[in-house]
Formats: sequence, structure tokens, C-alpha cells
Amino acid sequence: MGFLSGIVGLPNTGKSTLFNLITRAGVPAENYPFCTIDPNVGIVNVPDENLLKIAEIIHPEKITPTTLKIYDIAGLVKGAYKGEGLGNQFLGHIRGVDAIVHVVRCFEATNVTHVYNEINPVSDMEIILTELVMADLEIVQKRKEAVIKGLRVGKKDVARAEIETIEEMEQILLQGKCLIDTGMDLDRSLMKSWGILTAKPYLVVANIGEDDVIEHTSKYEQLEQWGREQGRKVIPICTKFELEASELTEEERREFLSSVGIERSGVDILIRACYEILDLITFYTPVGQELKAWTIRKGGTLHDAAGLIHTDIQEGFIRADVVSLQEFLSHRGIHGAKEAGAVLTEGREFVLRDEDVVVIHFR
Ligand SMILES: Nc1nc2c(ncn2[C@@H]2O[C@H](COP(=O)(O)OP(=O)(O)OP(=O)(O)O)[C@@H](O)[C@H]2O)c(=O)[nH]1
Ligand SMILES: [Mg+2]
Repeated sequence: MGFLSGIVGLPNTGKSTLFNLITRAGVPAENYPFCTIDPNVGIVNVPDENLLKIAEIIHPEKITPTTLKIYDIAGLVKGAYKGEGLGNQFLGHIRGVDAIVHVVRCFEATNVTHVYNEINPVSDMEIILTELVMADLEIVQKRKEAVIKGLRVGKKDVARAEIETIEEMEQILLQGKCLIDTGMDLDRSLMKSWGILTAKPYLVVANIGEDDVIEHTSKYEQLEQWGREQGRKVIPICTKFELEASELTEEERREFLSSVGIERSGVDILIRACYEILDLITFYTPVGQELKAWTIRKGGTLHDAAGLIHTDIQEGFIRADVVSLQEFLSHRGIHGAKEAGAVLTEGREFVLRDEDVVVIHFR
């Protein structure tokens, strides 16, 4: 279990720098293309101010935030879908992720080479998306052939239903569009099992230069405008600056960043945004001496939640006390909330809401 976001982009856009920043794992971030070959995986805490608010009431010995997994994937170049650069390997790594974080270079820096010699964020973004679209088109067209063959050999019912979906996908991809950017109803797990890339939710990180933090450059603004047209979030992060700041203590870091005009760490914003595009919600378990935050897909039930915590808890599930965070805080804990009648007693089919506080009773 655990949700994966993959960092994707042209070579030398600052993907490993961003990954380092997120995980502070110290993977190589050097000025040469294809510096990252094997994907580096990191686990990051999801920043969550609610944990402190709950902790003020229950004073736990331990607070455990929920986590996301991040992959730092190798750079991709034009023609990747035909195997250029590290094409196939690279696309394979993206197939395994749940969401994509595109890193687009907006910083100038003459000492860092650009594979196409010119910094053009919108065009760079489109190069990458085109590769993903072409890779998907290949899959879809191969599938179409196979299904048509299936029709000939008599697997008619299954094949007819599938061909409609496939042809709709093909039409979208032939227009150069990502599947997720259209209104098409996509079955997430089916798309994943087919290895479809453009059905994955994505967001964009604009890696901006040190001089562009307060006043954005026109290059960044073009990318932002592009994002607005696509309905995609573009998050400006000065990775170099934030990486330097990450050496400091939490308080110094905040002070330093705010002195250069950064009020909230780009990484915090990014992690929260990943959480949103993945359609995730959080629930809290204030049990014993440990306060813990958990991640679950929207629509997840108490049964799913119990399974996440422990299979024994899932198997022995009796019922759960559920209270919204708001009620929990305003009644200063679960007992107060119970007295006020704000605690629900629910069975395994109950669908969790974002920020529910949950106590599961089990055999
Ligand atoms: N000036 C400046 N340099 C940066 C910034 N971000 C990254 N760099 C530099 O750009 C070079 C490439 O950064 P990486 O993070 O290795 O890039 P990458 O996208 O992981 O590259 P590949 O793995 O080779 O595809 C390094 O020398 C970084 O220090 C930035 O915001 N400003
Ligand atoms: Mg790298």
C-alpha cells in the first residue's frame, strides 16, 4: 500500500534536485543529462497542521504523519516512445506510478545545459506530453488489433464493449490530447493494467530561478497560462533556493524563505497537491499513546481503513466511533464529542469523510 508520484521531465530540468529537496535523501543531482538512471524512491511525510491541533488535546507520546512515495525517474527526450534515450525503461517506470509530477525548467543558468539548447517551458512540457500520448497510442492501437482478431475468432461480447472504449481513446490520442484532460470516464485500475500513461493525474512544477521568486519571468508566466488553459496546477518552486534552506533548522528555514519572499515551502504545497490529484483523504487514529494520520482513497470504507491499519483489526472489526475533526476539536476530544452526541457509531460499510477521527473496536 502507499501511493506513488513519479517525477518526470526532460534531462537537467532539476528533477533530482526536487527529489532531494522532498526527501533530503542526497541522490546525485549533477549537471549532465541522464544523471539519474535507476529510479530513486523516497518516502515523504505529508505536512498536516491538524496533527498538532489534535495533539494539543490528547498529548500523545508519538505523532506519525501519513506518507507518500516519490520516484525520481530518469530524464526523457523526444522519441522516447520509440526507445530514444532511455525511452522504454523510462516509460516503464512511469507506468508504475499513480500520479505524475512534471518538472519543467524555467531557470536560466548558462552553466546548466538544456537538451534542446533553449529554455522554453511550454514547448518542453508539450514534448513530454507528446511522448506519453504516442506511447499510449501505440498500446491502444495494438490492443485494437488484438480485439479485432478476437472478434473474428468469436469472442464477440467482450470484444464489442472493449472496442468502443479503445476507439474513443484512440480518437483523443490522435488529437494529441492526454486522456485525463478530456471528459472520458476512465477506469483507473483498467488503465493501469493496460499501461496507459496519459490517464494518470498530473501536475506541473515550474523550477524557477533564484531571481524569479518575487517577480516571475515571462517564461514562467507562459507556463502558468498554459496550465490554466489545461486546467492543470502549475506550482512554482525555486528548488535550488529551497534546497539551500533545507540545511537550516525548521525555524531558520521559515525565516530565511520568508526573507526572500517565499511564505510557504513549495514542497509542502506540492505534497498537498499530489494528495489532491490522487483523490486521497486523511483520517486520524488517536489510539493509546500514538496519534496517527492515514491515507485512503476517497470512497474508502471503515473496512478498508481497518485493513490499512492491520489485517487483525479488519478481520476482528466490530464497530467504530467516528467523529469529524471539527467536532473533535470543538468538544476537546472523543469523550467530549460523545457527550455532545457528535460521535457516530458505524459499521464496516461506512464511507469515511476527509479528516474523520476514528476509533475502531475489534475482537
Ligand atoms: N541555477 C539553477 N540550477 C539548478 C536549479 N535546479 C537544478 N539546477 C542544476 O541543474 C543541474 C541538473 O539538475 P538535476 O536535478 O540533476 O536534473 P535532472 O532533471 O534530475 O537531470 P537528469 O536526471 O539528468 O534527467 C544541476 O547542476 C542542478 O544543480 C535551479 O533552480 N537553478
Ligand atoms: Mg536526475
